[in-house]
Amino acid sequence: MPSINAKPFPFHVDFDHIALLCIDMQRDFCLPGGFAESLGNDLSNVQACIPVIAKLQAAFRKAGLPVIHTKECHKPDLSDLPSAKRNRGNPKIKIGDMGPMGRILIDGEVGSDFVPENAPIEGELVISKPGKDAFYATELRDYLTTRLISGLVITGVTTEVCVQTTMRVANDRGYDCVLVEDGTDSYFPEFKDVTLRALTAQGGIVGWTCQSQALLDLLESEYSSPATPDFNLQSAGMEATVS
Ligand code: TIU
Repeated sequence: MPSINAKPFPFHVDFDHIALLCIDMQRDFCLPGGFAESLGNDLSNVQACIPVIAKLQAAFRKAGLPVIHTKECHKPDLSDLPSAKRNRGNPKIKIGDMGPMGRILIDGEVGSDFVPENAPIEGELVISKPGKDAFYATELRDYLTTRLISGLVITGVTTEVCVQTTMRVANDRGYDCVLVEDGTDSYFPEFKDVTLRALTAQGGIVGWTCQSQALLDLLESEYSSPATPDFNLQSAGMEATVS
């Protein structure tokens, strides 16, 4: 099985059982006028990962491997929104209020949709999740089980909130997770740094981290080389004879 350079040690990439998980690449978290800005965050810190994730998505699609997208959002009637979450941080505009990109963090609104660069294509699983953990109150577990997926390449925002939460929960459910270092960002660069270190400490207590290029290089070498015949008559000394 091929492996890539990763921390704290090489990550084995089992292409038959792996998926790319893109967490919450939504306008509400990355663009002005959304939820993150209403909480007072510096959005410029979460935009570097967008083109990196786009490249990984393209490479997974070319290889025919699953790409899964999550979005953190709530039902329009707010029935899945705990009041503690709505009031937390005393934001200028709260979840469910009208903002420049529609109602903040509400499923179906422009703001809760994906940034165009990382948007899903037809056939890809899109999970609307009410919490930080992508497994909580979602169909993710069933999807992964049905498709025998045991390894997750994780990307998205923010590193220490939804990304870290999901990776920890996935690890407890038995998935081998590698978080792409340049494919994730935080509003707080120091939080990103310490999260990457915490996840991989103690011999990979939660999983691995890697650079996107390591994965891209492996995907390129595995999926763009010309197909080799399964069986070569000549080299096997069984040249066909014409009678
Ligand atoms: N605020 C923050 O850093 N993150 C979130 O609220 N959600 C996600 O991380 N997606």
